[in-house]
Amino acid sequence: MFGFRKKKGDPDKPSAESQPAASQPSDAPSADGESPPAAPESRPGAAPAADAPEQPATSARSGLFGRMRAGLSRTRESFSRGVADVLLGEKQLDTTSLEEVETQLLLADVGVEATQQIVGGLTERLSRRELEAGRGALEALRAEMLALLQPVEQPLVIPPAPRPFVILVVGVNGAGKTTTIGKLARRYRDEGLSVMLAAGDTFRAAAVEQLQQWGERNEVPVIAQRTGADSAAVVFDALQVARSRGVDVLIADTAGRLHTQSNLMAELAKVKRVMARIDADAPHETLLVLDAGNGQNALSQARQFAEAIGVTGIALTKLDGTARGGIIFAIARALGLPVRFVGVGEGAEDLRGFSAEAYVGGLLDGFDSAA
Ligand SMILES: Nc1nc2c(ncn2[C@@H]2O[C@H](COP(=O)(O)OP(=O)(O)OP(=O)(O)O)[C@@H](O)[C@H]2O)c(=O)[nH]1
Ligand SMILES: [Mg+2]
Repeated sequence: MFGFRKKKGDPDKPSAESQPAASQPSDAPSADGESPPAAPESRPGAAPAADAPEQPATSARSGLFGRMRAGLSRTRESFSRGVADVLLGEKQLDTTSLEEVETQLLLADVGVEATQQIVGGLTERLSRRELEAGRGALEALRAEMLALLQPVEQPLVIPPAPRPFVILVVGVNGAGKTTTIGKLARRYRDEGLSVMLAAGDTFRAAAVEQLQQWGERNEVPVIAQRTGADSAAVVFDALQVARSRGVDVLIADTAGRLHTQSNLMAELAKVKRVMARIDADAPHETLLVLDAGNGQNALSQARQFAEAIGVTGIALTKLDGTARGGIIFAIARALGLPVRFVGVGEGAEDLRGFSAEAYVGGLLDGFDSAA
């Protein structure tokens, strides 16, 4: 379960006096909240075709899948006790077998709609006499699962313009926002992009320190103000600094908030409005971080964040610590939002670009031998 922090103050106008950045002094004019919006820049393609898993599937298939397999091991175990026993069993498959599959999918947090779609597809195959117990049935299940996930496999590609490309990271308490930002900073820096972080979680000192640690580790500057400062002012200031320095990617952290707390959701809306004064299209990505372990609750979080502030991509974290990795199917089916990244551990390298094939492979590969 997750504990949500208590209410913060209502959003107000961004502070007219930017505090000097804690780790990286601002060399840009302070946020006056009245700066004229910059000329609109071309809107980046939000989601190019889903054709870019992390590495070419042919050469790195086993490595990539191996990593996902390790990350999804707990979810896979709960599958193997159920689905594989049915599909790989000796007996002929019938509607009762598919009902058992249905139960197993529901238990794995796949959700009602996505389960119906998967089982519906299997039932059609059964009625066409195309479903026999064994490997073929498992491959049919793989095909149904891929059909659900492939549409949401939309990598986040940083286009050549605008600069900075701004990623606003949001989510409930403890979802993995700051950690995901640290991992992203490493990823983009390794790709040769200049990165800056904005410590928009001003609620507690530890949040700023945590971000600064990731900044130091990855040698990327962090723009921060004192604890309790206005989050929108920090982000505004950071965007100005990033712009003046020609930074490629600015990633803004925010405090965790309960998706049902309208005042805190309004605060996020304000962060977005304030950014838009500098760049009408910023943030170019609003990345919602969801803890897979929250199961169906992650789905309602996604719905409400999407409604309140708009979400352009999802990072699903902590898959390594949960058996509820099936939630991705529910999210894909119910929301259709691009899934950008999956988190399979706490390390900097444990953020993977989402690949439907790798994900489903992580759940199903090796099942026949394991069963
Ligand atoms: N095992 C595992 N742990 C993770 C992953 N992502 C984040 N964590 C851990 O989850 C905990 C919370 O992560 P944070 O990044 O601080 O979460 P947050 O959303 O920034 O939290 P608040 O700022 O309090 O709202 C930390 O202990 C992280 O190390 C992941 O993919 N796998
Ligand atoms: Mg945080």
